[in-house]
Amino acid sequence: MKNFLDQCRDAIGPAHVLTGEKDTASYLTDWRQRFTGKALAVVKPASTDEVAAIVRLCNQFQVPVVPQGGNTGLVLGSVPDTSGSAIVLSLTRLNRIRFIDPISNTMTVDAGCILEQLQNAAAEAGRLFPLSLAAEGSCTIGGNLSTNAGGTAVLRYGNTRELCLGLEVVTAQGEIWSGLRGLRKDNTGYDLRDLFIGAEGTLGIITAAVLKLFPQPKAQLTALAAMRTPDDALRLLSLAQNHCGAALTGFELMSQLCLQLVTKHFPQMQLPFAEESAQYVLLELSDSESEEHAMAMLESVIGNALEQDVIQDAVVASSIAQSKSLWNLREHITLAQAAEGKNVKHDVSITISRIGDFIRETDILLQQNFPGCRMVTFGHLGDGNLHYNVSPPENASDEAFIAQQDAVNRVVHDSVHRFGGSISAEHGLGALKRDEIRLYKSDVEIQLMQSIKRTLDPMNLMNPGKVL
Ligand code: FAD
Ligand code: 2HG
Ligand code: ZN
Repeated sequence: MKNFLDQCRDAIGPAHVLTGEKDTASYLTDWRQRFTGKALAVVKPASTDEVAAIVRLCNQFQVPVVPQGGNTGLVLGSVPDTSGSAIVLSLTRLNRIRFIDPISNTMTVDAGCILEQLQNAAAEAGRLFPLSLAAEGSCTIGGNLSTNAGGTAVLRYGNTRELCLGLEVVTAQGEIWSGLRGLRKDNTGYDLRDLFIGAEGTLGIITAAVLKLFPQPKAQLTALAAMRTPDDALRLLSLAQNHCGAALTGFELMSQLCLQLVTKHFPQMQLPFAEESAQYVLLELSDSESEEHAMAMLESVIGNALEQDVIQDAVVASSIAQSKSLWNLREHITLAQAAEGKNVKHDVSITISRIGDFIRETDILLQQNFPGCRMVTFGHLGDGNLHYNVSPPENASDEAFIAQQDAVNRVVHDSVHRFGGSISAEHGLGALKRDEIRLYKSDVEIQLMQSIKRTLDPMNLMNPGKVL
């Protein structure tokens, strides 16, 4: 009988089963370059049928499968362990937009489509696909669905789960479940779609999806405001929501250090203010009436905020280029923090009204335990999601600080737990937070998740070692 890899070659063509060191390297290391695994091969099918054929072979030979999209995930979900027993199943050749239905406002797409490709296709059809994140040039919609990605427009449009009306999935046994009906109402039993969304590839492989489209806004305005504290940022959020309602589509908090790192490592980017402030908020308004209407709303928010001493300064972008440069400041924080050195990331969510208290209390605890550590705090304040990242003290060794990662996590995650929050708001658990989550979820919750996993994937072949 032919061996496993030969049968994979027969199923999808030898050129798409990669085994050479050079060919496979980029698939085996995570985006942050913190971990490199090993794989039997990187297998790149081009259709749902080919994915199903490969998964059936994996069943026959009991080979674990690590699904991978753009490999931009931040929790070690998309790379294999070091055993070399698994294949990486890359979905990037499944990259067709199957169908756009402008009347139903839906788009049916292959899982390997790059997010930016989908945003552009929707725009060409006169519609908006609102999912937006800094990795949009390389992450795939299959990865976005599998992590239930958030990003910068959750405040208005929800996270990826809320943007999805149907899925096509290759099950752990290699069968194809076609749930691409795209209905907005369908109460016919357990919601399988929602089970696969956010499962990080541990229950099956998403091969296609029906996504929601929205009307394109008539006007989009971006502003950057400067304030003293996160509590002031929350006051600005209330003002903006009162004045703008659903037109407020983005509300991103960034501390002074975040933007200092961006301008240090990307000197072509500059802050538009003469004086520095402790905190900044990037606001985005999307209006269905007109530019004038949007501007009137924004000016009234800013005017009120200045009058009430909630903010000290603000700029409104007067061109698309200016808006882009404000967004660039925000979207380069991850890259700037990486350029500064290694760091410990936290992707937490807290009840919005308690975020100021959380930051104040946890900052004190961290300084007591790790004197001089630098807080790179930013995130999607409008939906309560903070990237509460910790960099080593200036001039301290990265390695020595990273050796204390577990202790840093304990301080932060215990604090999140005391505040009733979540230790993974939008990035998922992967292998990075798999053990950590057991400290904070009840036995009942873990056991329910384990029984779902055992039922759908009894041989534990789907991304083993991730999530659970
Ligand atoms: P991958 O990294 O390839 O995979 C992620 C997980 O999904 C893995 O567990 C993998 O096994 C699984 N998977 C992938 N494809 C499939 C599939 N078709 N079927 C089943 N399982 C699959 N995330 C946010 O939520 N919000 C942000 O604002 C954000 N900003 C980011 C900014 C930067 C600079 C970077 C590097 C990352 C950012 N991320 C953000 C994290 C990351 O981009 C998202 O998690 C994204 O959704 C991952 O997509 P991907 O295609 O790269 O998936
Ligand atoms: C973002 O919001 C991403 O930019 C990345 O979720 C967060 O770098 C991070 O910690
Ligand atoms: Zn984020």
